[in-house]
Amino acid sequence: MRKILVTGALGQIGSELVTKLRDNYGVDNVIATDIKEVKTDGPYEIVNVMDGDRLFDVAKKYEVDTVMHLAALLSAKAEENPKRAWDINMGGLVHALEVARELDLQFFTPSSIGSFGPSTPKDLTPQDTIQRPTTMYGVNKVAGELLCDYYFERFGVDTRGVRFPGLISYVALPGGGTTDYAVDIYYEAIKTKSYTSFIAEGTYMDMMYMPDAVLAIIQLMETDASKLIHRNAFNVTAMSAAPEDFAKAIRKHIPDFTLQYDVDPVRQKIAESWPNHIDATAAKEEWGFKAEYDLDRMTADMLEKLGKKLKMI
Ligand code: VAH
Repeated sequence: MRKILVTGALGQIGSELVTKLRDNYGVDNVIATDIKEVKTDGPYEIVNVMDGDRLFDVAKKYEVDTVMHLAALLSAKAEENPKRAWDINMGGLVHALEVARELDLQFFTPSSIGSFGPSTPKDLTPQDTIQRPTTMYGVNKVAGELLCDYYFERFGVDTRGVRFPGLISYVALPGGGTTDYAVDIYYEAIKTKSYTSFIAEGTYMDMMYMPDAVLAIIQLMETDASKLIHRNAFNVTAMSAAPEDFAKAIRKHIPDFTLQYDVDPVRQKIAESWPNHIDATAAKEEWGFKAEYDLDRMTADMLEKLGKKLKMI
């Protein structure tokens, strides 16, 4: 039975991934780690990924066979403090890769559409293409992809990753991303039936509902290695949408929902440097990736679940 250590387990991805992993592999086989003191229903350890020895000790103590390394600063936060972002995003990644190398663990870490830049083809962005990002987050993601491939080629560590689009979830809020508007809009739709977007009308980015993202991680990690041509990291996406598309989908449930704009130049500039829509053919062909939620299905589920969570329905 697989035994998994998750870093950044309290974050937007980690919160849902840990739950799904525990459903799949058993509560005691998933060791959640993060930097905050919390009560959880399964094994939890305080681990700051900047402390490589602590990460090693916890991985050894629980005799894990897999590391899923999620702890990182997202794009907008990284632009606020680029040096700190480099230290955490790259320092943390090297520590996690070293633990995987020393203990012979399978390894997952997400990349992002943020690994692409203004010179990348914006539509049907290929799996293998130009990656010259203009953000610290993007530099971290490209360097991370190369580092993970290096650990595979040089040391034989079974590293795998996906380039996530904007992720939407009702469980945990994102923390300082450019695509966070796509989560905030649902909360405001329930609370006030109105949202002011910090991303401009007509700005298309790839998006995905968190249940699809979590399943993609598990599916990739369970795929026979002989089937993989690529490793770090696969393009995955479920939809390409702009703020007005979310509003249109929301109005099917809340007809008087209004959308207005107050564009944040920093996050708008980041968004405009990313693709409109990436091509996920390699993921589909090499490990059967398939997103189950489109914009309408995601919107219906988000509004239903948030309505209950915010006790507004
Ligand atoms: C961010 N949600 O906005 C993250 C993600 C593709 C976007 O990497 O930084």
